[in-house]
Amino acid sequence: MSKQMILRHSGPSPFCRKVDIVAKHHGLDGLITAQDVDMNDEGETLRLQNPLGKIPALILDNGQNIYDSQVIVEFFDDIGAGAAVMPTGEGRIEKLTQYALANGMTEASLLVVYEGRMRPDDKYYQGFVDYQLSKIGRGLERLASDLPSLERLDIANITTAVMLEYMDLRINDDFKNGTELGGNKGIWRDSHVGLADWLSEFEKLCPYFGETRPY
Ligand SMILES: N[C@@H](CCC(=O)N[C@@H](CS)C(=O)NCC(=O)O)C(=O)O
Repeated sequence: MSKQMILRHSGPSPFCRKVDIVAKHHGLDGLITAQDVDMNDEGETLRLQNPLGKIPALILDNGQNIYDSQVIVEFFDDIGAGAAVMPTGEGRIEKLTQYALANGMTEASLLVVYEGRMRPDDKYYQGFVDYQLSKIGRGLERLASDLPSLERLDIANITTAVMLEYMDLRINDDFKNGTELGGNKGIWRDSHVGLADWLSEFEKLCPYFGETRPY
């Protein structure tokens, strides 16, 4: 398998970054051309490639479209040279549960961002934002007592690390405005100092983490 692929993409997207890391881990990044999407363009071909209009979406040279991020990761595990990042064997369900938590926290973060980005100012609903932030808060508590193992690269530690840095980018002191500046620190950093140590250890395990940082 040495066919070229197109990845519909956007730099800051946490779901795209997860896929980018797995592509590099499997030595597949040379086969992939990243094509940025323009979500504001009504004619954006992404909507034909993925009817849900979401990224990442992977376009194979036979025209097959693959989404969402987990399915792309599973595909890369199938064709890639590295060890699979989706767990198997002992501890599989625990790892998948940790992955589900990090993924859900990413989705809650995204909903906070969209509330600021997609609703007119006078319709911004703080109650909805607080509801999502409460999921993130409980998730951080759980994470602090059940951190994904860093024995080897897997979907649980990748998704957790990407989620924490996505929160630096978006769930910070200025989240209502959806800030994009690299210097921002997620609100999690003050309340969960231990997670920052875990993140530094993850970066030692995963050289692609720094390479895929969107700022
Ligand atoms: N479950 C999907 C989520 C992907 C997702 O929500 N991507 C965001 C960007 S980070 C998106 O495309 N949002 C546009 C939309 O929701 O219309 C996956 O894992 O791929």
